[in-house]
Amino acid sequence: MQKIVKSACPLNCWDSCGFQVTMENNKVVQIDGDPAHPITKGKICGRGRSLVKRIEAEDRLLTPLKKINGEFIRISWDQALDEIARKMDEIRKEYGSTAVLHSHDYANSGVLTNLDQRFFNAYGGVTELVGSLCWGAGIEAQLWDFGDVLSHAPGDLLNSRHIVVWGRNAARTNLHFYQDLLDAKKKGIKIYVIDPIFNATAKLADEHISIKPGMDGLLAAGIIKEMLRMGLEDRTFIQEYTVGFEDVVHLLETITLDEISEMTEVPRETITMLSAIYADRPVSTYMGLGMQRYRNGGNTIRFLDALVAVSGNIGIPGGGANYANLQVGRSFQAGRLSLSERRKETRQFPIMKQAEMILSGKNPEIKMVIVTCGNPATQVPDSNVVEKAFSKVDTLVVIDHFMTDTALLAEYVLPSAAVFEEEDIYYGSMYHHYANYAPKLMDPPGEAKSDLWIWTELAKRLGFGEDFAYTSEEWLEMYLEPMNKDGITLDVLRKNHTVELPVIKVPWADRKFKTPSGKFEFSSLLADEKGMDGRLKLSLPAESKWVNNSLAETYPYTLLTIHPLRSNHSQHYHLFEKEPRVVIQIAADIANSHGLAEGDEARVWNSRGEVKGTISILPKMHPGTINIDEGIWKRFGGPVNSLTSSLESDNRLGSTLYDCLVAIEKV
Ligand SMILES: Nc1nc2c(c(=O)[nH]1)N[C@H]1C(S)=C(S)[C@@H](COP(=O)(O)OP(=O)(O)OC[C@H]3O[C@@H](n4cnc5c(=O)[nH]c(N)nc54)[C@H](O)[C@@H]3O)O[C@H]1N2
Ligand SMILES: Nc1nc2c(c(=O)[nH]1)N[C@H]1C(S)=C(S)[C@@H](COP(=O)(O)OP(=O)(O)OC[C@H]3O[C@@H](n4cnc5c(=O)[nH]c(N)nc54)[C@H](O)[C@@H]3O)O[C@H]1N2
Ligand code: SF4
Ligand SMILES: [Mo]
Repeated sequence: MQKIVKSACPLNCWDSCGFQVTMENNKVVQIDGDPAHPITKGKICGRGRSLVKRIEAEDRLLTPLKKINGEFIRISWDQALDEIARKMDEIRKEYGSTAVLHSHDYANSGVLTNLDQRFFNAYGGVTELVGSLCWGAGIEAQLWDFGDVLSHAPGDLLNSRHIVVWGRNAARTNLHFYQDLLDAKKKGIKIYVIDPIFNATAKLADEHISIKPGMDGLLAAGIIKEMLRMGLEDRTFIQEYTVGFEDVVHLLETITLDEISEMTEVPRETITMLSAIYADRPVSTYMGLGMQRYRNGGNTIRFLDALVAVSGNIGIPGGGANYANLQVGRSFQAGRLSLSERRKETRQFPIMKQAEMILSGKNPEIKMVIVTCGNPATQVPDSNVVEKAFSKVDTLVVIDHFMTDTALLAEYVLPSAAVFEEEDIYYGSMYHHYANYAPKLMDPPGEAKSDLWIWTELAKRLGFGEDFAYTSEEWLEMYLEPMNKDGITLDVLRKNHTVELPVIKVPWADRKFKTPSGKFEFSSLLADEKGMDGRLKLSLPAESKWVNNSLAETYPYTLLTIHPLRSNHSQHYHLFEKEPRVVIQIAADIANSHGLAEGDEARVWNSRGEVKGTISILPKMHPGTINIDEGIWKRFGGPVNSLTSSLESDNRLGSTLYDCLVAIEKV
């Protein structure tokens, strides 16, 4: 007997899709889009569809495992939990609770899955990761400029005259935004894509502007400079609603347009064209996250914000500096549930430098690492150091669905339940503002248990079981409580499956910014408060000929490691029909200088590591640029992060994953 039920995608993605799931004999047999979902409208991607394969996979972890003499042995949950809890208790007594590191990422956006914070706070506080590999530099940048990170609601781009997609690979990573772009195109709205790669999104654009990686801030500076020369700026907005504009003007006097054109490798005429476009309001700017994963990433997003401000495109329908949307989910009760007041000690490591800090951290040394919702051995930069650090810690506990690169290094591997195997609420703060409900449809396979069950059992053993003595229904009701007044309750969510969350749809229409000055800040006071220079700069990537010429002579090419089409990071590759392999995409000039042809085997390396793979030539890729999609496990030839750097972005909270020089040769 078949039955169709509604659910939601749990993956870390812009789109947060609604699902329609076909069940047969209590098993999920097919996943489609929910046509009734107001934003995702029945369309989903292959990563969502293949969750069927993921949950049913033969290599799914089914029992707790312990590594003894280098071999994983099946153990009981009681043994695993007793031993881990005993070690946690001993560590807390002997070294303090911050000798435990909680290493995590965003792999599952479920509300219940993310109660781990509560567990670690109730334990007394551990060493936590700060910043983000994903979007950290840009989030901090917009906090400096606007005081918050807000995007226009989906669909508002149909009010634009021009849409600039700046470094967002929408056709691959943000399917429903791409659908909106198709609609906009039909309406005759002009679309521009600024990206070093001529990707599927660029194919749809009226114009593709190819740029040297890491140089977008400088391009925005050039556009502003041209606008000022031609008198195209929005004087009223600048005068009434901003501070620090004179700093920008002075800065722009220190560089010529020809220099900007030469360094960005964008023709002068294109910069002039873009300045005319930005003056023809409303213009919406949709930024991606790739372009801020550079040393100068914060400044890059700030310069794009500045361009949107100078051109008067803030606070108007069809405008906006759209990056992420942190207002989504703010009305939930996440704070109180995390029990932060129970934290007695705390210490923070930058997420990109977690490995170095594990190796060098003292007072206390890291004795135990617990990994949830992440695969750091593949996803964190400079992965040779990550492997060394994670192999060195006394006790590594990994909670996951599969034997990932990170799990292989662990002493304890705990099998976790997946979507459909537990009830949860999913939403994202990247794109749309609807929360989706996913019911429990079946039991987890083998002995797998939900993350929340694992925290609950550990809490009991560590003496704070009462903090976890709630049913999933009670947790979700607590989470939703502040929204009950707006008619959003668990019952409503269970019935409707999707609810619209309260958000502002055209941010900053009142021109009241949340910065210290209440204005848009070209020069940031918040930065000054944090001891950093809050003025905009003409800053450049760390691994570039301007900043480190000798490095650029040895390693002449920029390596991008963008998100894969068919996998969410490292999560789907092992499910492919054919074994995944590393593909090295290169620009035509690199192929010519090294005599590389399509299908050749090549080696890409720098001082941190090397990766081998098969050459694919992208004729329209920006000269001097190489791309290897991220996420491939070590056993399939990855991870490409053996090449990337763990340096932090200018504002300390972002990664510099794409700020990476390499050399290449045929093997
Ligand atoms: N298929 C798929 N979709 C995903 C994911 C996935 O793994 N797979 N991951 C999800 C997650 S977690 C995230 S964070 C988002 C990310 O979504 P995106 O921001 O769209 O994707 P990224 O791969 O981070 O960034 C890639 C784009 O940035 C461009 N880029 C790189 N450097 C520069 C630069 O210096 N300047 C400019 N202008 N462009 C540059 C790349 O060429 C590429 O087109 O995607 C989400 N969606
Ligand atoms: N070189 C390079 N590196 C990158 C990036 C890049 O563009 N280039 N992108 C960066 C970005 S944007 C991001 S967001 C990060 C992502 O980094 P990660 O989140 O570490 O990447 P994933 O591959 O999604 O790994 C998530 C792991 O969590 C597991 N998991 C999934 N659901 C659950 C659950 O409910 N519970 C538990 N316990 N585990 C679960 C999955 O099986 C998987 O092994 O990678 C970053 N790393
Ligand atoms: S991965 Fe993203 S686009 Fe694909 S189904 Fe899930 S939420 Fe939708
Ligand atoms: Mo991400």
